[in-house]
Amino acid sequence: MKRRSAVAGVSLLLGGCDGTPLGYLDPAGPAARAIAGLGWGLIAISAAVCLIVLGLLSYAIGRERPPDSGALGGGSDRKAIRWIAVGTGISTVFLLGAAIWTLWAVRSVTNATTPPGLIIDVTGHQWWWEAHYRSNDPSREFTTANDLVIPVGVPVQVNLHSSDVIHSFWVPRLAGKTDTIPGVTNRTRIQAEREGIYRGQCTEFCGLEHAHMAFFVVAKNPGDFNTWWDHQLQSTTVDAANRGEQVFLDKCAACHAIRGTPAGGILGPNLSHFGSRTTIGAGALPNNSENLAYWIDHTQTVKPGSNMPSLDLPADQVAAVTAFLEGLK
Ligand code: HEC
Ligand SMILES: [Cu+2]
Repeated sequence: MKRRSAVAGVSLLLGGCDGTPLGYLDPAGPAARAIAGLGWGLIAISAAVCLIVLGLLSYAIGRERPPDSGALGGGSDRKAIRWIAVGTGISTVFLLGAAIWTLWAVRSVTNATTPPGLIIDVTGHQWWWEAHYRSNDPSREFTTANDLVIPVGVPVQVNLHSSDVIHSFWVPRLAGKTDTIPGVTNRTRIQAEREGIYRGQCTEFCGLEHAHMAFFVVAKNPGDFNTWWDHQLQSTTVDAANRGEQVFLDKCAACHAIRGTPAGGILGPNLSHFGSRTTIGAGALPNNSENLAYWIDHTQTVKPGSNMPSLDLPADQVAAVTAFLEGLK
C-alpha cells in the first residue's frame, strides 16, 4: 500500500486530482467572468499608473534646473502647482474608474433578480462539506457531501451554513468567496457555462485540516443531471449476507448515513453513493479502492486531527467494507 497522502496533498494545493489548476483566471461562469475581468482591469490600471508616474519622474530627473532651484524644483511656483494638479487629476480619474468598475462587478455578482433553477443547502464542517438538495417535493430531497453536481446553464443558489467555525466557500472558476458563519445563512450563486469538474476550496482558516477542505462542483448537462438526481434517491438494500455492509452497520453507522439502511449517523459525510464521489476526505485522496482501504485504517495519517479516528480493523473487515462502499455508485 502506497503512502499517497503527501503527494496528493501537494498536487491538490496546486490543482485538482486530475492536475487541473484552481483556475482563478479561467472563468467558466458569469460571476467569475465579471470578477476575472475586474482583476485584469485593475492590473491594467495599476500598470498604467506606474508607467505614468515613472515617465513623469524620469522627465523631472532629466530636466535641467537653475542653480538656485528651491524645494519645488525652481521656476515659478505656479508651474509647480500646475504639475501637482495634473498628478492629482490623473490619480483621481483612475481611482474613480476602478471604484465604479468594482461596484459594477459586485452588482453583477450579487444580482439575484432571476429566480434560481436549483437550491442547495451547503454546510461547512471541520473539514468537509455537506450538501442538501432542496425540492418542492420533500420526498425528492437528499443529502450528499464534497461533490456538488449541478446542471449546466442553470443559476444555482447555494445557502451557506456552518456547523462549527467560519469556513469560506470558493469555486474560483464559477464565483467569488462567501463565508459560512455559524448561526447565519449566507447566499451565493454559482452557474457553469459548460460541463466539467470545477475545484472548490475552503478559504477561511478553520483549523488543522483547513488545506484539506476541498470540494468539487461537477457540471452535467440537464438530462444527465436529472438522471443523477433520480439515482441519488435510490436506496441501498439491507442485506444480511453482505459482509461489508454488516461491518459498516457495526463500526461506521454511528457517524455515517447510507440511504435505505439503518445507518443514520450525521457526524461524518453521508456515504450513500460514495463510490461515484471524486475524492476521499474532501480532496485528501483520489477515490479508489486502494486509497479507501488506506483511509479507513490510517485516517489520522492522511488527515491528522480529522474527526474520524483511524479505525484499527482486521484486514478482512477493511477489505469487505471497502468493497461495499466502492460498490455504492
Ligand atoms: C467517530 C465518527 C466516525 C466513525 C466511527 C467513522 N467515521 Fe468516517 N468520517 C468521519 C468524519 C468526521 C469524516 C470527515 C473527515 C474529514 O474529511 O475531515 C469521515 C469521512 C469518511 C469518508 C470520506 C467521505 C468523503 O466524502 O470524502 C469515508 C469514506 C469514511 N469516513 C468511511 C468510514 C468507514 C468505512 C468507517 C467505519 C469503518 C468510518 N468512516 C467510521 C467520522 C467517522
Ligand atoms: Cu474550512
